[in-house]
Amino acid sequence: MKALPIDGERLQRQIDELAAISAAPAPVVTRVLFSEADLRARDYVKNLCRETGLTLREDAVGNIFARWAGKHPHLAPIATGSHIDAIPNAGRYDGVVGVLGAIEAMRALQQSGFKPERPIELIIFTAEEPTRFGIGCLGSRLLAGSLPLEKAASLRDPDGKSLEELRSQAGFGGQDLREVRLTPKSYAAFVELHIEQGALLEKENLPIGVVEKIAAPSTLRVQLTGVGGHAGAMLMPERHDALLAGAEIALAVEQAVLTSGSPDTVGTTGVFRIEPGAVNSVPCRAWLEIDLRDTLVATRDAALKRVENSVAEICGKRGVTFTVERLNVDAPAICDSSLVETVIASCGELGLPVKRMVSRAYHDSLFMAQICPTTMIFIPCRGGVSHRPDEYSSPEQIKNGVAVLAMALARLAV
Ligand code: HGY
Ligand code: MN
Ligand code: MN
Repeated sequence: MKALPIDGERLQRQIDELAAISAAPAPVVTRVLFSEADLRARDYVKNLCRETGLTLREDAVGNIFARWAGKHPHLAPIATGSHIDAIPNAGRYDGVVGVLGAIEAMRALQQSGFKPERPIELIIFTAEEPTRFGIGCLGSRLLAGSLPLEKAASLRDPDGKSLEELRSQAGFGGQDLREVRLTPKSYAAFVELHIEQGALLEKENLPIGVVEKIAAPSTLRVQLTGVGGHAGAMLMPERHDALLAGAEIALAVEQAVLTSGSPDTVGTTGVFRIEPGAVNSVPCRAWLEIDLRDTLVATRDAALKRVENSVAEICGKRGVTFTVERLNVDAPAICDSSLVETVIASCGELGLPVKRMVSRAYHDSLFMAQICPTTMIFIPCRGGVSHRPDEYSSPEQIKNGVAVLAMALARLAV
């Protein structure tokens, strides 16, 4: 296939335009599920899909599907996609490269005169990030049927709002959540373009990674109830300080992962809220959300158990009551080896060296792998930095990723 007319400048302009749709001032990107910024971003991307001649539909949880019909529309499509929601204080490339890059890839294929035998469909997944409800990949979990509907109905955000309430406010209430789940064979394959969110490719000065395995994520929510009181009048022996119990638990998370025996175990207490939050009042309540992962399930699960035991021990010692909820404990995903070879062959045709990799971050591919053969294409990001405003991939690195994605889609859609 001759060189595709990928317009890197137009793509960069769109990445910057989308980055400006944020709940926070530039250069910070923040777009939490169904927030005003998320809804505006959805409109922006849907317009780009329309301009590219894609047929749009949205499901009951707000997953967006943009289809290029192909010569035989009844055949199972080749899918690609990622997310446009962003955690607080994020950058502009995480997820966005896989969405805007896929639109650019399809546009370049169209302009080159390529006609796919089977449809090619872009999926923009709802809430890949866990910010709103504490659980990531909400849209792709529901597509894969891996989140029970009663669990989805029980989700509440920090203000106590339910998924039902929020999806109705966003205009999706008229559809039934039971219709989100995809039947197996809905797609022939799924390929997601994403920044690496790690530093391996940059360190080895490689332009492309192809993902063979996606690490196993888990999230715990811990609620602590101590005894509040006056910071001056309440003497130390009388105290059951919820914040201090939480602080010890956060350190126990670090200890549990450092002693796991595997360098791939990582643990983060990314959310730590307290009440009442007055300097002269002993904290009576605390909420922690703990992110714990490993590429191996056994070590991840052992570390998870150690953390749960530490919570009980620390709270027992401090006279603090607690609840621990496992928001998600997911299996890793093994990517499809023949898809991996297709990506490698596409890199070969483009003269781009490629590295087989494990993804330490999770992605919607983790759940698409439960629906159809799946793999991911990684591009380097500067210093491996992600989930920060200084996240960066160069226009050339992005263009390489789009070219490999376009080539792989063309090979698969025949
Ligand atoms: O947390 C993750 O791995 C992804 O960026 N949501
Ligand atoms: Mn992310
Ligand atoms: Mn992402």
